[in-house]
Amino acid sequence: MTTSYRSVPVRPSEITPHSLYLSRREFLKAVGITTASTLLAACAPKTVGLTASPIKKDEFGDSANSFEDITHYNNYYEFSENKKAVNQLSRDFKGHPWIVEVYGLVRHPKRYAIEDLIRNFPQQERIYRLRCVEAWSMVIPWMGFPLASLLKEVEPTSEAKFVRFETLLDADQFPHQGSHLYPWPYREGLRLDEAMHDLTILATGLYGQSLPNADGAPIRLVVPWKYGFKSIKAIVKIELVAKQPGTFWRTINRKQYGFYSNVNPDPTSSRWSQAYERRIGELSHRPTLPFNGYAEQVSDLYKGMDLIENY
Ligand SMILES: Nc1nc2c(c(=O)[nH]1)N[C@H]1C(S)=C(S)[C@@H](COP(=O)(O)O)O[C@H]1N2
Ligand SMILES: [Mo]
Repeated sequence: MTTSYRSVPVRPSEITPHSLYLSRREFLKAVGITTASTLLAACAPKTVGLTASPIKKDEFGDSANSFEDITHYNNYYEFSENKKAVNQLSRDFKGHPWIVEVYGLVRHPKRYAIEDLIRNFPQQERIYRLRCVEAWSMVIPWMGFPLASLLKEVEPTSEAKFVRFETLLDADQFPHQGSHLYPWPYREGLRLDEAMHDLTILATGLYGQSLPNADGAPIRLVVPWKYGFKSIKAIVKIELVAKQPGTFWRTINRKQYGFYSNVNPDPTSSRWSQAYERRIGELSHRPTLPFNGYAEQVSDLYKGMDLIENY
């Protein structure tokens, strides 16, 4: 199987001088920039013009959306159902201190402080497209690390077949969690082999900065071949389980939201047509690709499965 996804080390010019949780030196170390010369170069003052970074592109040649777009058009129901209101409403969210608990069917259950997750797992840049069921998409330059590296550390037992994720439950921080119309906390799940796939990451930043609140600070899942709602934000719990876990959206509407939710342009796979999408920032529509364009890397996971039945 080829792995043609983009996994590029971050250039010093792309790192803004602030990471919320690590000093600049620690952050550079975390992203693997360790030699004296690159450290020196990284500390040199920016020369306007010379270091203006080129527009980032994904492996398909599509340009990344702007930081402004990525942080001002967000599905984040804990704050609001209005995508344009989330940025303002999430401004005071406290993503620090933050603990992620990894437990269940594992040999070494562990509670990780967010700064240790950033420091101890090498952070990489992954430029992925995100496709929402609402038929819009974006290209986002994430910073993060494969979920697999975390799971390998806690060692799932042979009974573990699925991974269950949970968002923070805190109505003081999340105004819309006061609404009893929703089954809070937000929950999601993956089959263990999907969770272990190298494309699946825990994102801790984007555009070389720590993760903006609107995008799920301090840590969120990103599964690029699935609809955006699978990529759960502000994670506090990761549990290894034997049975397919329930999810937030399936609790609300079981027919509409499948457990797998792989991006699929086939109109029979959903109540709404998923054939086309609008890239935020563009006017025209483009065809949606099977597995959001990542079929070559992930279709093996579903060999022999009926993807209409298992939507
Ligand atoms: N906790 C939580 N996670 C969530 C959501 C949410 O409402 N709450 N919305 C999902 C949906 S529908 C999408 S499309 C993506 C949007 O991610 P973005 O705002 O970083 O683009 O987040 C997903 N993760
Ligand atoms: Mo979405």
